[in-house]
Amino acid sequence: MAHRGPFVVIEGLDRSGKSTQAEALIKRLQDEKIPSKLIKFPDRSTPIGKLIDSYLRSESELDDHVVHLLFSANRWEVASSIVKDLQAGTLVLCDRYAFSGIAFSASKLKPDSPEPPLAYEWCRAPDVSLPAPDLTLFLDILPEKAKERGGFGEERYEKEEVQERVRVIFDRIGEEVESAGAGRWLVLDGGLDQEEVEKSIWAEVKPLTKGTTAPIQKLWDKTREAAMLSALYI
Ligand code: DGP
Repeated sequence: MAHRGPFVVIEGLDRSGKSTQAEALIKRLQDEKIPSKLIKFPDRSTPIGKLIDSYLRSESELDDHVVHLLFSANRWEVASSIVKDLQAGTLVLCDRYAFSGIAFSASKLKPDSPEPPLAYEWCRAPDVSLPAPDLTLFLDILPEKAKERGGFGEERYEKEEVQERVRVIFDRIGEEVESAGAGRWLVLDGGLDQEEVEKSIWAEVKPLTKGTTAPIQKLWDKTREAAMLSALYI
């Protein structure tokens, strides 16, 4: 059976070091001559991404449902090209993915209501059937530590109490991904030195670089009975 490229995602709170680590990893892969591609979500360069960018910078206001669907659409814009790249043997690395979609939207609160405006299941629905990652590396960091890092607080969600809630939802997502037994969710300490985190990431990614014959799966298809990653991507 033909080998395909592996699909790797890096997730984490704001200022957890994701983008730095994603860039270091892609450089390492390219130095090692492993066909690879980095995709960053949200991709702020597309027409949909420009609406998201303006919202994140608080230059515009959008209904919570609308912005959630825009983030998802921003991933669907490139879903078929991710599949094509994987099938061509390219390792695809995403800096954030659908997991951020759930964690940031489901963490929202309204001052006048005890109920979150967007339910967890509602937040997951638009991303059902996206290509599923083989490995998700979650860079864990305490919000109070993230806050001390440069640039924190510039954008809409960069507030310590928001990040606390986001972290709790990421925990739930990780447990569900792991218990479904398809695709790995690995928690790494994002509070360590940059070089140490780089080493741990490389130790996990290197074995994947020879490719895989496993079919590309669909994210959260047939969610009943906790079967999060079930259908084949064919
Ligand atoms: P970044 O460019 O990685 O700093 O991400 C920008 C911000 O957008 C960050 O606070 C996390 C948030 N974010 C990323 N993806 C999503 C998503 O799909 N939905 C929502 N609501 N927020 C997201």
